[in-house]
Amino acid sequence: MDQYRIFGAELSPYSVKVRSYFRYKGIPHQWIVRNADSAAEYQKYAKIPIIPLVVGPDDEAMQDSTPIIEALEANFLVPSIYPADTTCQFLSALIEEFGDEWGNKWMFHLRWARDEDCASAGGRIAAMNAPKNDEAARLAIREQVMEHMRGRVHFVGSNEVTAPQIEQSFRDAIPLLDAHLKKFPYLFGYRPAFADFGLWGQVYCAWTDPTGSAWIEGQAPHLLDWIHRMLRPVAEGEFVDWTQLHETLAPFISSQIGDLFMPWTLANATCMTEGKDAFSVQLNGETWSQGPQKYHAKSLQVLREKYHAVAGEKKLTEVLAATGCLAGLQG
Ligand SMILES: N[C@@H](CCC(=O)N[C@@H](CS)C(=O)NCC(=O)O)C(=O)O
Repeated sequence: MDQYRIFGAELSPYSVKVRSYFRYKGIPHQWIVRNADSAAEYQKYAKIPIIPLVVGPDDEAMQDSTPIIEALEANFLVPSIYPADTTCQFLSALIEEFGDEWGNKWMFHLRWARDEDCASAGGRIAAMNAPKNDEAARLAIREQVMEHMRGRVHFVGSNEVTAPQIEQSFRDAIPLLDAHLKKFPYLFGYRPAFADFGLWGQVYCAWTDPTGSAWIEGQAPHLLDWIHRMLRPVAEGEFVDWTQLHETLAPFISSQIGDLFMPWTLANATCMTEGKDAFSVQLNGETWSQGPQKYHAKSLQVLREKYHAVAGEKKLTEVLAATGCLAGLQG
């Protein structure tokens, strides 16, 4: 087999993120729906029970979307998803991380918090898992999925206290992204950067669900175009400089990453270090409380390492300070 195999699902933001990357890079691949039919093959390679799972032509298995893309990027150099400008390159990594970690709260919360979204996603999962079943059998699986997932929003920190804050964050982000994507087809100009893939996976999945779709389609035509464009991204030109981006991208970074994601991820990491089973943090003057999320502490560390490699860049430091992201990265 001389192509990669991606075991994934249309409803999995990290899976579609990786598939979009493969499509953009023109890397030969086969998309394999992770269901009962592919279970045995999947089990042969998966070290942990998550998707996507990528199996290379040499039979090497990879999991975790960010390192998967980084590993491929080292072998498939063009077209690069890293802007040459150091400031943009780091900001792209920051937004990629934000998409995976905070954008996932938007997506996961919206998908499983309301009955109509649960029913929609549950129905699609049932159809994916058992495509040959009749309707009654599918509805039974849908019920099981809904039952199982409804109680799980706490996995992304969604609870009675945080749910309105998660929703407000997404509602604020939508017009900010729309204003930026009105000017450029992709977040860093005329070709997709790492940031586009990470953020898009979450936003695309939110848009496939009824509530997210209503919020986006009602008010954000340019964001909607980007959602479609990123399914099969193509380079339309070059990356552009921060001087051209900052007017519309800085407000998004500041409102979502500086004000919310950075203080949240720091509080989460402190909670883990102190071995506590819950934490509270003030976000935009409101109290946010949840149990710790282990994976995020690890990815904050990785993000800091990326920052330390370029910490001497004056322009980057200025942008991070102005958007409220610097202190958390320096830790
Ligand atoms: N950090 C991982 C996250 C992957 C992930 O959470 N995948 C979800 C689906 S979107 C999953 O497989 N969940 C399985 C489960 O929760 O049992 C990545 O970036 O690939």
